Amino acid sequence: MTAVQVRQQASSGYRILREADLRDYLAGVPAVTAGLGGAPQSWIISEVGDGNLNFVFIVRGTTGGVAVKQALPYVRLVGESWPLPLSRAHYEHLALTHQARLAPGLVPAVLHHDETLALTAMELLEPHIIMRKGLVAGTIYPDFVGHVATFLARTLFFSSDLALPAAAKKEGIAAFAGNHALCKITEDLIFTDPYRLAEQNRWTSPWLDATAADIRADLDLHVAISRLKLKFLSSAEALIHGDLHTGSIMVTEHETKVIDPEFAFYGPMGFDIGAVIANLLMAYFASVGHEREPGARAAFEAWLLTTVEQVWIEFARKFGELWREAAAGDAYPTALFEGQAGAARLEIERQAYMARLFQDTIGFAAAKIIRRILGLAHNIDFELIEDAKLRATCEARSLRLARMMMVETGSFPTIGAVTDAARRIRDWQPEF
Ligand code: SR1
Ligand code: MG
Repeated sequence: MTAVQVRQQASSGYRILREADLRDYLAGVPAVTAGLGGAPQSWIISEVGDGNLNFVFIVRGTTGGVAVKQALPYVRLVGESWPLPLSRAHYEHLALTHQARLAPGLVPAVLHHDETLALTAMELLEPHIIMRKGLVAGTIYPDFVGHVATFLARTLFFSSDLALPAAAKKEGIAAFAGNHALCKITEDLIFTDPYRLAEQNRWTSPWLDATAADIRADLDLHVAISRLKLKFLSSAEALIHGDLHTGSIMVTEHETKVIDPEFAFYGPMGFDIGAVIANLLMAYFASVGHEREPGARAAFEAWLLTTVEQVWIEFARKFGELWREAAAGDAYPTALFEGQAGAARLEIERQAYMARLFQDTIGFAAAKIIRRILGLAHNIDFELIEDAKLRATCEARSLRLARMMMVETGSFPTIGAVTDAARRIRDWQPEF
């Protein structure tokens, strides 16, 4: 940060809260003290953030706990050399409250928000864990599909032109338009950098050196990722979470909570659905790297692929149901689809719409996979595989599927075609 930025920040009242300041601060917030219980001096505070951007504290009192998230004026993963607006906390709060209305029970409850400090206090999710950690451990989440499909269908449908009158939709777009710095991270880290020599890129070297070079020279892939980037830049279809990977989902066996919507803006729906599918596929390809003995995780891996299929199938079913029952938007005016013939034609169009959305989903899923293997921010599914050659094998398989999904998207007419290809590629041995 420059000296000017530091001064600007100080004059705005923002300061980074460390443990002692946070204790004093929270002691003055009734919505928080009520849930904690006991005297502030007795609260136990620990910083637990393992994400790329912010501080996250857990505060425990005598009767309960809260989670407190504070945005830093820079990217935590990189440091002060990469400034990032504090306003992301504003957009995260806006998105969280919006999602809480649209998908009740599927996001954490907000207890308190402070615009100046870029800080939000939320219900402490216990005994939930970050889903990605559970997947690395090989845990099956039987209720996940229903929850995530509901979250996706409801948040996307109800913020789209299928549900909203044009004026309300445009106001929604305007409310999130200022979150462009976070969008720019995605535009660079997902849609550009993995396909060029970027300073911050990394991959499992030397095994993936040739694959990374191939991807940097693959013009068919460059066209495909550029089309996806254009869609991300220009398609304000719905309010999307914007970073819906398995590190943004907390789970227990029977509960699912979507967290961290700081990348939220009006963008293409397929970006969110694709993020979920991509991260399940990466968990699938990484699984062999975490097995104690060959085949020990077979049931878990089968569950992962069924889950990939069901996420799309259930999402499409729920979204279609909402469209049939709750359409109140300006798209597809009722006056144009009257009578039996109109209803039948609209139903055909719904199928065509879902087919297009599926193609977007597959393309964005591929982009999400490639960025996690060749770009700046990696994920523990692969990173925790200690044997680097085995890790590279898992990553190479993921990249192989991702390239097919992005360049030959049309050859995946159904989600079953994606999981079939994943099954075949799981046994492919790359030549290193
Ligand atoms: C510099 S931020 C890197 C990544 O972390 C977030 O979770 C987003 O996925 C972002 O792309
Ligand atoms: Mg995050």
